[in-house]
Amino acid sequence: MLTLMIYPSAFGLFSASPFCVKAAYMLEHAGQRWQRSDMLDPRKMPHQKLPVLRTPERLVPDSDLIRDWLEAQGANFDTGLSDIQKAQARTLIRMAEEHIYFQVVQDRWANDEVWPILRKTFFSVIPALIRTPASNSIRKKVVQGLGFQGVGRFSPAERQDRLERDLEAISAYLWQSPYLLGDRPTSADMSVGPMLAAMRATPVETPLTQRIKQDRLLNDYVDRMEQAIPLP
Ligand SMILES: N[C@@H](CCC(=O)N[C@@H](CS)C(=O)NCC(=O)O)C(=O)O
Repeated sequence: MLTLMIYPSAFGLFSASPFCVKAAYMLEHAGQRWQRSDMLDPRKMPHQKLPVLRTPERLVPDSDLIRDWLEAQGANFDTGLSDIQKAQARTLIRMAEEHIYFQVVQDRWANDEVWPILRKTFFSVIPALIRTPASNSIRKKVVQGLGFQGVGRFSPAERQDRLERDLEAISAYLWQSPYLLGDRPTSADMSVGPMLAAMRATPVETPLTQRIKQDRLLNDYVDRMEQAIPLP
């Protein structure tokens, strides 16, 4: 059986990581038999990130490579989409994973109110004696990474404005149909849905959590997506 190595469930989500939820959606949608294996420390994984899929032959890191692997087994996440719609799916996925994701990371990791909850959630396996310095050092690296990526260099108002434009683009699709590209979930939903769910689930009220919760279109979409592909 396939094993999906992922971060544990947290904040009411199947996994704290939207990429892990995406991979789980893809496995379910592909009709594969699989089990989850939770871990908090990805350092021994090929990319030192999760998710990773253990197949009979090898470890497949990265949700997009997991998608490729599943497609090589015959899965089709974009059934019925035209070439233009497939291109739109690809751009929506990139927007979610390469921009919105970092907004979520900023909201979780750079917020002093969220930090005690994150520390408790993600670092409980570190021995108590070194937990504070070790977790502080990881937090520092994550926040430095946000500066390197660029999201961390904007003011909160500028960040919110950039995010708003992405959410407006997503909403423009959702005014047309229940899922981004039609009446059923496709690859774009399997990436955008978990990203917005993660944004909504940050365990402290922030402008980002409220932005999703108070927007009926987006909030209902997150719920709809969670119901469309129930995860074990
Ligand atoms: N491109 C990767 C991104 C995965 C990713 O960023 N995973 C994060 C959790 S959301 C991670 O494992 N981070 C650990 C680290 O960077 O040390 C994918 O699509 O799977």
